Amino acid sequence: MGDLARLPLLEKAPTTHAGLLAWVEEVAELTQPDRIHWVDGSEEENTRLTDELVAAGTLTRLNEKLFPKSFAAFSDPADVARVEEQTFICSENERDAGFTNNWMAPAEMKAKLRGLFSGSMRGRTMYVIPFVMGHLDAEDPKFGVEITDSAYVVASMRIMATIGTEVLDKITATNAFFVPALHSLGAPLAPGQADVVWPCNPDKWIVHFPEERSIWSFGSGYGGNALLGKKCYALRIASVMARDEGWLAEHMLILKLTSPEQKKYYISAAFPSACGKTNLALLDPTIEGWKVETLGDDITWMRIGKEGELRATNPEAGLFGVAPGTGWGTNPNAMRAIAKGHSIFTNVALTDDGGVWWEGMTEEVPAHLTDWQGNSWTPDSDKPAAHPNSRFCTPIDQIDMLAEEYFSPDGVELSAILFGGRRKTTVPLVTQSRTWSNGVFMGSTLSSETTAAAAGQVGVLRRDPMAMLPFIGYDAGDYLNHWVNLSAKANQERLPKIFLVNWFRRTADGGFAWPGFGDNARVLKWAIERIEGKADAVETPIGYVPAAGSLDLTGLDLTHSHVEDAVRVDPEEWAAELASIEEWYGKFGDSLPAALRSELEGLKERLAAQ
Ligand code: GTP
Ligand code: SPV
Ligand code: MN
Repeated sequence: MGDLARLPLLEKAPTTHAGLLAWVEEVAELTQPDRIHWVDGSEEENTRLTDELVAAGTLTRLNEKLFPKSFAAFSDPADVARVEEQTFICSENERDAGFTNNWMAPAEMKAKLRGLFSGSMRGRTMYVIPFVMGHLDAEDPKFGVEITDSAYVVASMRIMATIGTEVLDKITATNAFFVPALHSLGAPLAPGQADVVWPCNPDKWIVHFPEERSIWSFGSGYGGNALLGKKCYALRIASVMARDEGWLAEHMLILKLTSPEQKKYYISAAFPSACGKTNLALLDPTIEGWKVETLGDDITWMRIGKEGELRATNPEAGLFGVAPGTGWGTNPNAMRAIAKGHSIFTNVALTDDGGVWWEGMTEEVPAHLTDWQGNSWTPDSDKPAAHPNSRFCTPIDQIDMLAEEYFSPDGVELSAILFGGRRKTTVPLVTQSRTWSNGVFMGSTLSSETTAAAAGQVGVLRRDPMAMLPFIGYDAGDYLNHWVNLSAKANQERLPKIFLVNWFRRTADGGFAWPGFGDNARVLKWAIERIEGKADAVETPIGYVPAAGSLDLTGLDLTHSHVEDAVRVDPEEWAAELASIEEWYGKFGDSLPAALRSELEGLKERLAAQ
C-alpha cells in the first residue's frame, strides 16, 4: 500500500495472519476508505457504533422500557429483500453453476467488480469483521472475515454470528483458512458530502466464487445481501464445501421434540423463505404432553457421524425473522425473545410510544403508527404499516425454549426431515416418503408460491428444490446427486425418515384448510408415530398420508379446520402436478441423478394405475 496514510492502521492490525493482512491491504487499496477499523465484537464497540448510527439517522433508538437496547432501521424502498436476479455463482466452468444460477466467467466478473469497488468506500470507515459460522471450538471451525463499509452490517453480524477478537485470535493462532467476504454499500462520500440514512446503490451484485470460496457483495445493505455469513457463506459457499467434504449445508430449521414418554426426537425442516421455518422452530404445541425446543430457525449443517447417523448443527447465533405474522397469538416464543431487547428491527412500523409494530403482532391494531417509510399511518391506510419482508434480528440465546444441544459442536442426530412449501392446492398436509430416494425426490420437486423475501413478484408458483433454489452454490443436478448418495454413507437403520408437508392448502372458500402454527405439532406427532410404527397411514401414489383418525385432533377447533381437505390426494390435481414435475426435471438435462428419474417413472406408473 506504499506510504498511504492508512498504513499505520494496518501496522497496528491485531493479527499477524499474512493472508488476512494482504487481503485487507488489497481491499483498502481498491476501495479507498478513510479509516480501517478491526471489529473486536465488544459491548463498548457496539455501543459506540450504534450511537453513531443513531446520530446518522440510520437507527432509531426504541423505548428502553419496551425494547431494551434495541433499534429500528428503515431501508431505502429499493433495498428491502434479497436480489436473486443479481446473484451470481462464478465457477470456472459454466456447467458447474448449473441452470438454477446466474453465471459469468470469474475473470470477467472480477474485472467488473474491481470497477465497481474502486473507490467505493471513500469517505467511509472500512470495518474488518472476523467471524465464525458454527462453533469456534468445532473440529474444523468455519471461519470468515467480512469487510464492510456499513456499521449496520457490523451491528447485525454481531447478533447473527460469533465475531471479534476471540475469533481473530484463533484464526491467527492456527493460521486458519477463512472465507474472504467483501461488502460495500457502493455509496462513497465526496469530501463534505452529506450522507443519507440508508446508503446503497441501485446497481446490486451478490457474487460468489466457489472454487476460491470468496464472496463479493455490492450495492445493498439488506439482510441476506449484506450479512455475508448467512446466505452467501453458510448456504452458497458452504454447500460447495459440503459437496467437496461430504456433508450438507441446508436451508432448514432444527427442533427438538419430547414426547409425553420423555423420548427425544430431533427434526429438521426445509421450507422456502417466508414459508414457516422460524414459526415451526419456535412452536408452542397445542397437544398435551408434547414439548418443542429450538436449535435453529434458518440454516442447518448436516454430516454423517461416527456411527453412520445424520447429525445436524445450526451455524448461526441469531434469528433474522420475518416480522409480519409473528405475534402473541401465533408465535409467543419469538415475541418473548424479542421483548428481551438487544435487537435490530428493519422496515417495521413505529408506535407512538417508541415501540415497534407489524401486521399480525397484536390482534388490536394501534390507532396510529409511523409506517416503515416514515409516513403517518392509521388503520384506514391502504398500505401495510410494516414492509411484508420486515425483519427482527435477535440473539438466539434470548429464546427461552432454546435446546441445550444448540451449544454442542457435535449437534444432534436427526430422526426426520420435512420438506414443505406454500401450496394453495394439490399438496397434502403431510405425506411420508417410501424410501430415502423417494424422499429426495419429494425434496427435489418441492414447489412454493414466491414471497416478499426476494425482490420480484409474490405468489408465483415455482419449483424450489429442498427450499435451496436461491442458495445452491453449484450445479443443481450434482446437488441432488449429493443428497441421493448420502444414504450409502449412512447407517441405513438410522437414516432420518423424509416427509412432505404443506401448511398452506386452501379450501374452496379460500381459507386455510389447516390452522397451522401450534397445531402443526399434531403433524410432528404423526410423523414420530409413523417412525415408531404406531400411526396408521393410507398408501397413495405419492406416499403415505394419514389414515382417518390417525392424526391427533384432540381439542382442535374444527370450525376453522378442514382436515379432510387438508390431507386429500386429488388424482386430477396430481395429473397436472406430474406434468409440471416432468417439465421441471427436463431442465436438468444429463445432470439429473438416475435414481430420481426412476422415482419420477414410479410416480407416473402409480398415478396411471389408480
Ligand atoms: P425466512 O426467514 O424468510 O427463511 O422465513 P421462514 O421460513 O422462517 O418463515 P416464517 O416462520 O418467518 O413464516 C413466514 C410467514 O408465514 C409468516 O407471516 C407466518 O405468520 C406465516 N406462517 C408460518 N407458519 C404458518 C402456518 O403454519 N400456517 C400459516 N397459515 N401461516 C404460517
Ligand atoms: C430468506 O430470505 O430466506 C431469509 C432472509 O432468511 S435473508 O437473510 O435476507 O436471506
Ligand atoms: Mn431463510
